[in-house]
Amino acid sequence: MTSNQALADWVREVAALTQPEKIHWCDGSQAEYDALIADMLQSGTLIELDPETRPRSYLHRSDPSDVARTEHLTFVCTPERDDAGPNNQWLSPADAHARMDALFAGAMRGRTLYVVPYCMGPIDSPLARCGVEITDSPYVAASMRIMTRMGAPALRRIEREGSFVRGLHSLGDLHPERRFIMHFPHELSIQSIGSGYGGNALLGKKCHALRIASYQARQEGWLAEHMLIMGIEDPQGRLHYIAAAFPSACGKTNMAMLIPPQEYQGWKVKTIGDDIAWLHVGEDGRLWAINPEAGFFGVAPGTSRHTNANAVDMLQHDTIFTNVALTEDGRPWWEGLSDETPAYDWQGRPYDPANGPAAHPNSRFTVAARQCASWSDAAERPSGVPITAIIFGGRRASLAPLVLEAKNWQHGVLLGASMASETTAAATGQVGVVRRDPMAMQPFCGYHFGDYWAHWLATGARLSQAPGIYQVNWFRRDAERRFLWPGYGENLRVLKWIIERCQGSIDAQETPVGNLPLHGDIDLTGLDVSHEHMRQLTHIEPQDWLSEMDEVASFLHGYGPRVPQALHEERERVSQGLRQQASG
Ligand code: GTP
Ligand code: SPV
Ligand code: MN
Repeated sequence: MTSNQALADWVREVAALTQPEKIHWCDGSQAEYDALIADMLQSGTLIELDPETRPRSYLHRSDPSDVARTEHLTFVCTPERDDAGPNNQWLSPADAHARMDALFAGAMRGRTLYVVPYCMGPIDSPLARCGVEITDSPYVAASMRIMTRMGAPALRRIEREGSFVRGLHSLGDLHPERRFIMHFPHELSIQSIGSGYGGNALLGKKCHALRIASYQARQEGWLAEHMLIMGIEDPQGRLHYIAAAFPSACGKTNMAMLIPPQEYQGWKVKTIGDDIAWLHVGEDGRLWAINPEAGFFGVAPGTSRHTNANAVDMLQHDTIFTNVALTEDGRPWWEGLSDETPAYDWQGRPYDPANGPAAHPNSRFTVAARQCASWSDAAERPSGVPITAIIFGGRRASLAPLVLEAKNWQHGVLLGASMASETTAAATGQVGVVRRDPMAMQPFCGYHFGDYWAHWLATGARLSQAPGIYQVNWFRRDAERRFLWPGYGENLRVLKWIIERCQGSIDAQETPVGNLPLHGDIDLTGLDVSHEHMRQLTHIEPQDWLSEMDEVASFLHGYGPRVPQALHEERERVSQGLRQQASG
């Protein structure tokens, strides 16, 4: 099936261990996709949606215990424990392999083993990387065709290049006690069993393009980040590319395909990516980004014509929905979409509000990126796009202002490293508790955070035209828990300020924690945001920030001697400035 001997041998070994009934090598063709869908309709893995209004679209209901990433079952298995860092769970490679071999033994009996070659990034880009996922889930094989460049061209590239990331996946018995997601970055391999959920099972995504890739990127001098990439064209026709890291379910997809508000005629937004960016230092000293993915695996709840019309439009056909609710006439439904009442909830029960939300809070859509009206040709460019600004954002009801500018790259790395955000339904566990999520990479960095921050600092030193670094927060709330800022399309007003700062065309107010917009520089024309709310959104309270910086200090110290001294010094400078301000 392939001229790559290592790949052929690996498939044979895996088949001997897992005992599948059949082996299918995926070519990525439409006919193959159609056959996968037909099989899943027959087995009940997929339900067909109303073909009149939602052509070629399907609903998948997962096992109710398997609806989100499971960070407590995710491990980075480096030979040295300390290389994985306190940010990861660790097992020795030998222990992890022994445990996984036992779980994979016979796991594919009676099932088809799919060999899924894929390419992360434009197929002819030198920055792209390939992998092969072996899976016994047709849902995973079909989703990989939407989310990556999957099939024959990827296999040809693997045969040309030789090396590829090996991902082994089985649904196993879906029991949470026999669910593990193991990474062996030094072997360029991943093993995942017991879950069919996106981030646990579509191994090209978080496992390869973030955990394994971040480890490779550090060795090779680039960055693999949990970031959207977007282009913003101003009325003068100038194009500005922005990369933004927000934690899971904190607004990347929405920002990547933002629709400018009415007052912003002449502004255009182009989508390059909504979840992952691979960033390289160019020969010109700028930072260049590619999106390794080819599709969106996006959060359904909250998506509506009012908040994200581009998404609603792209979801009208050729989409796989997971764990959404259904209307009586077979259309997908979720909280926030409309004021209709659905007929069935995400588990297929007649809808009863007493059972909780109709759609699972982490219900998702899987759709090809080219279906999005704002999708940009630049996403296919082998060289990527040059980045003007990097944005870090979180979901914080208090403290963090609407927008803040880093004083320089090193201060920007501190802003990223000290990010905190309320947890969301994208991972199992409690929702709404503030936790540190440096660079939105807490669940995804495949090595020690101390080394990672050092790598960020070293990367900045290689950039002669480094992007500006910013922090945003769309999620500040008032005493009644209402959002202070309207968000969504209106966020362009903040992005405009960021672009103007990068161009050097406006001033800002300097504070110890960073630079804030001057009064009136965030345009509020046509918006219903009171003067008092705007003051709260752009105000730094020195006492509160002093406590925050104390927490940041102990957080950084928790990572031990690998944390770069420069980061501690930068934090101390901020604290000192705040102390002066508080006493003056
Ligand atoms: P992952 O796919 O998990 O990495 O998430 P993401 O960062 O792409 O998040 P997404 O854009 O899907 O948004 C998650 C949730 O936040 C959705 O329910 C959105 O409706 C909501 N959201 C996004 N942007 C905003 C905003 O500007 N303001 C408010 N209030 N909510 C937002
Ligand atoms: C996230 O949780 O950040 C996601 C969804 O983008 S998953 O691919 O499942 O990780
Ligand atoms: Mn994500």
